[in-house]
Amino acid sequence: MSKGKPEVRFLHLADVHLGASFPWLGERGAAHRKRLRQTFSDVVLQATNSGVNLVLIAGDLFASSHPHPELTEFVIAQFARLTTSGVEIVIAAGEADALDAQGVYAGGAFDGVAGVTVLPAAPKVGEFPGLGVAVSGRSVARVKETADPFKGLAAGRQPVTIGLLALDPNRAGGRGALARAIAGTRFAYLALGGSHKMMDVGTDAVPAWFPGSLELMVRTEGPGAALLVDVSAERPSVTPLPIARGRAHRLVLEPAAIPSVDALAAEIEALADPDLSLEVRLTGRARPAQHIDGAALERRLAPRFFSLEITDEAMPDLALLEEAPGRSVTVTGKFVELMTAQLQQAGSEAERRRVGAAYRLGLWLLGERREPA
Ligand SMILES: [Mn+2]
Repeated sequence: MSKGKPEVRFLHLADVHLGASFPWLGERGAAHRKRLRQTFSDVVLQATNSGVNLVLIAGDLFASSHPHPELTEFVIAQFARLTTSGVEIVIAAGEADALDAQGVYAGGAFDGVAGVTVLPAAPKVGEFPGLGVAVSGRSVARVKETADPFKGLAAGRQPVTIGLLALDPNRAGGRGALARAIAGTRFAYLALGGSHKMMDVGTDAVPAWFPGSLELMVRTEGPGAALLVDVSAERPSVTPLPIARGRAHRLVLEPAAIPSVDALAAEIEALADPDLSLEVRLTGRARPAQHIDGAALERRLAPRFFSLEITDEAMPDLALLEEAPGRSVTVTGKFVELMTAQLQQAGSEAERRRVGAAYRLGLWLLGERREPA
């Protein structure tokens, strides 16, 4: 408070993507959509409990410019829990929910909703004299953008101005150019959106963050967080609130090292967690007749997880074959001879895997080295 800055505490969110389809989750996509709504509602509760004056949403609140009206109503009801206690909400549209003539924002879904401001495509300063804060930002629009997303963003008349907008961190001309552009804004804080990974991109002069997505967007990246920001101090303090329910994990195993399907099941089951999306990837070497019915295992263990996917791309270890190709007139010997030739002729990695899987299954079915189920 040394320079008489107001005590402003706000929540910075971005990339919520309400209503997204999550194709990587298959039939569990709908459950994840529901979970995301619950998490959004948790954020609203967090905002209330943390005593924030302001909630800033830096793009992609919705997964599209045209969310289902029922979803919009849900969001308005959630916002009402905040605005009735005097919290102001400022929304910038992002790439996914960009301003569109018939879209949710330009179509007027939030018009006249007390305490909620949606930024236009042109730079605008929203003044909140009661808080001593101005929010300077813009929305992404469907029509082509200007090259410099910061262009025209002015300071407000309040002691503190916070910048609010979504941008593509990879398209901003590299990290160096982005850092220079951020430093040039002179804002007290820059609330950014457009990265699904949480990133601190601040400079010495201007703190700037991407909160990342609120819940898992893809399997390979963890979710971000809601950022609790205090601007009362000399330099704003930023506290990430880990609020996502969903987690993703990949387990990579080599079948040759797994004694039995039951042992594999036990290893997977040890990770059981109703919020975990687990991917089990079997790769490397397998015993020649080692067949693992991944689909059956998935069905059996899926109820212990949020989602479970087992892929098996392990190749039969031919060095372990007891019958050398071409040395035998048994059915198995002939099969080994044919499949070894097929494997050598396989043109692509995908074909090699297909032949490898058929090789293992064939030997298993021929029963000469039947594995314990
Ligand atoms: Mn996004």
